[in-house]
Amino acid sequence: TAAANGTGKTLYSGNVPLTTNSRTTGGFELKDPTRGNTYTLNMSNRTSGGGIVTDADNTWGNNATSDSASAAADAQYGTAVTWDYFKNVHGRSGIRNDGVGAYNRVHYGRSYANAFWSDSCFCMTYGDGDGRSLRPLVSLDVAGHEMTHGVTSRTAGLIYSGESGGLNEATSDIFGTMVEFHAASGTDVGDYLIGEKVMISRAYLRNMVKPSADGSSADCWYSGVGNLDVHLSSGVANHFYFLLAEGTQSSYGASPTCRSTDTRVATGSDALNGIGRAKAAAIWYRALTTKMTSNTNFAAARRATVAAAEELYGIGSTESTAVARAWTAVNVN
Ligand code: ASN
Ligand code: ZN
Ligand code: CA
Repeated sequence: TAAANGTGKTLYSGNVPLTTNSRTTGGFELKDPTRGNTYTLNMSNRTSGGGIVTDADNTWGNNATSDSASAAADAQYGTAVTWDYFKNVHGRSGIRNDGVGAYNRVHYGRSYANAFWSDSCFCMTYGDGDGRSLRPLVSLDVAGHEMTHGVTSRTAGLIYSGESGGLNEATSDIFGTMVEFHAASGTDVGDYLIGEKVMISRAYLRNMVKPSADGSSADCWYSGVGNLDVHLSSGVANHFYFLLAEGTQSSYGASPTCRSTDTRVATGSDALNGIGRAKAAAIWYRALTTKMTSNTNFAAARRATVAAAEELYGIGSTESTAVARAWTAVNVN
């Protein structure tokens, strides 16, 4: 293999650099020898088979769906940024931490309005959306979300139902968002919304600032929150994470705590100051990979993250105190 510098003309990130493979037989393939040989297959609207995406001049796509290579460029870029995020920030070499890249399948099925991670193929699959409410699901936050399911599966193994399922989903929203913030190139700037680039009929899929703003997600823990769909109970931990990283009031918005009334932002002694994204992510990653297990619930996640913060920053540190306060702010005691 021979790494080459290409350009992706993506749907959601503008034009970005892509490391590709120069084939001995001529031309290029969408495969990155510098990131565990992660590559992208075009499924051509089928659900099995597929072929690696190739190109003659190493410029991929045209920033529009009229060229099938555009979504492929987004997916390959998403894989690269996710790889770099876990490697450079957390020292994790690939989803299994074994240096091997996962692969992508794009243009899966017809009008397929979802994306998913699969442990069995060790691969990512992206649909093109239905064209009415959803565009192709290849944005950075969705890519980071889905690949993080692979990391969770290989570490804490959080069971995908009940409160552990909400924590599993929140872990994917948290690191999907951190991946979006980590992108060094392109036009998809970081925010605390999930799926804002792919939605047509709504503004976003989920909102970490105030999860209930979507009409269904939980902002606060209550007995029975674990009976919600895992994409809605995740709101409790997404809300916790936002308060920990950014506080009750930031440039990303106002995040009401559950201790005051749920409609106004906490003031005075209820107000929280964020510790920043880097520390919040380090705490969540350490908790996920060294403390949480398959049955961890919200109360246990509080203990896990407080312990992780104490190990990283010290007992009684500003950071460990902020973790405890942010959980209390979402009713997890
Ligand atoms: N896109 C969904 C998710 O990652 C699909 C799934 O695997 N549940 O939550
Ligand atoms: Zn998910
Ligand atoms: Ca986003």
